[in-house]
Order: sequence, then C-alpha cells, then structure tokens
Amino acid sequence: MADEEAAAQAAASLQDTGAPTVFDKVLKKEIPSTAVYEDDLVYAFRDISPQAPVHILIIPKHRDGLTQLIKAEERHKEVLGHLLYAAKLIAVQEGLEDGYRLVINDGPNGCQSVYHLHVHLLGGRQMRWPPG
Ligand code: DGP
Repeated sequence: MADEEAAAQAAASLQDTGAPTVFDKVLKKEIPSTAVYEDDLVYAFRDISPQAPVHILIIPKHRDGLTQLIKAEERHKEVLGHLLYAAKLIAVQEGLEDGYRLVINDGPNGCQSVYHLHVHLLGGRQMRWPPG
C-alpha cells in the first residue's frame, strides 16, 4: 500500500469526528507553512510532500463543518466557488498557463488524509490520465 493510501486509511476513523487537524495548526501558525496566497476566505500554502514541481493546498480559513466535500451544504457555496477562483489566481501567479490539475481527495477511498476540505493544485509537469 502506498504511503498516501496508508495515511488515508489511518485517518478514516477521524472522518466524522470534526477533530482539529494539522491544517488548524497551519492556520494558527503553530506549524510553519510557505504561503502563496491568502484572502478573507482562503489560505494557500505549499504541500509538505510535493507530487509535482508546483503542489499547493488551498483551504477555507474557517472549516465550518467542511471536513470533506461530501459534507458541503448550501451555506458553503460561496467558499466552494471561492476556492476554485483562488486556484485560478494562484495558477496564473505560478506561471501555469500551459496547464495544471486541481484535485479534491474525498474520504478514505478518495485518499483523503486531512479532514479539512482542501484543493490540491498541481503543475509544472505533464499530468497523466487516468489518475491512480
Ligand atoms: P489529502 O491526502 O488529500 O488529505 O492531502 C493532505 C495533504 O496535506 C498531503 O498532500 C500532505 C499535506 N500535509 C499534511 N501535513 C502537512 C503540513 O504540516 N504542512 C503542509 N504544508 N502540508 C501538509
């Protein structure tokens, strides 16, 4: 089993707990991160385990129940749209006009290991399809 799959399976028990995550510590600056973008609603920083030359995580600043996309409710529509728009701004900022990929891992089968919704922005190399 790959490390990412093992991490996702290990995190599965936290799925419905709403427990604080490592991203809360990132947001509180208790864990250092390399910021690439920030506004009122979202924070974006470089992934600690990059899977591409550019690998950025974009997260809501206020989780508000958004542990994963399948938990999204009507009230989350603004921040969900904002995450995508921020991704576009960051892609331009990172010089990714030739292409990039956005990924949301959702739940154990989706290989999610941190239960604070996040969008992966990957770029700087040719992406493959289908994904694993
Ligand atoms: P996912 O598997 O989709 O839940 O992605 C979680 C990502 O979070 C994974 O790519 C590694 C990243 N990550 C975990 N802990 C930290 C951390 O402390 N700092 C940073 N920058 N990234 C982290």
